[in-house]
Amino acid sequence: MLKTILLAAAGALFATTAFAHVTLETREAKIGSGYKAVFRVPHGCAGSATVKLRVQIPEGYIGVKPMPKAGWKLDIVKGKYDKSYDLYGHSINEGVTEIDWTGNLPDDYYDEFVMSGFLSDSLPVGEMLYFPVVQECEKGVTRWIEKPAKGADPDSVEHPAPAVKLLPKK
Ligand SMILES: [Cu+2]
Repeated sequence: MLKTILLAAAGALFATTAFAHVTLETREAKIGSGYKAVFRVPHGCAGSATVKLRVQIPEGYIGVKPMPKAGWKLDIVKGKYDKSYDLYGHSINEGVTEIDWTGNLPDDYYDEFVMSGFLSDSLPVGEMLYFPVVQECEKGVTRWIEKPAKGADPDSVEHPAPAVKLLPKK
C-alpha cells in the first residue's frame, strides 16, 4: 500500500516537473507522416507574462503551417531547406523556418501554440528532433534551446528544447 502511494507521488512529481516547461504534447511520432506540434506553455519567465513565442522549425519538418490564435499576431519566416524533400509526391526545397506568436499570456494562465507539418522520411529514426523556442516576457527571456546528452533525461539541462522522438515509418 505505502509503496503504491510513493510510486504515485513520484509519478505525479515527475509529470509535474516535465510538464512545467515549454514542451510538446506528443513526444513520439513516425517519420514519413504528418505531425501536429502542440507547444504547451505552462508559465511565463519568473512570473512575468509571455509576450512572444518564437519557434525555430527543425530541418526535415516540412510543409509547416501555424494555427492562428485569437488575440495573437502571427509571423512566419520562410527559407530554403538544406535539401529537397518529397511531400505527398511533390518535391519541395523551401518552406517555413520560424513561427512567431506575439500577444500576452499572463503567468497565471496556461496556453498552447499549434502548427501542423510533415516529418520527412529521411529523418533519423530513434533520434530526437528539437524545436528551439525563445519565450519573450514582459520582463526577461527564456531560451528553451538546450539539447540534453544523447539518451539523457530532458531535465538534465535547465532549459531543454521541446523535442519529439522519431519512430520508424511502419
Ligand atoms: Cu518550467
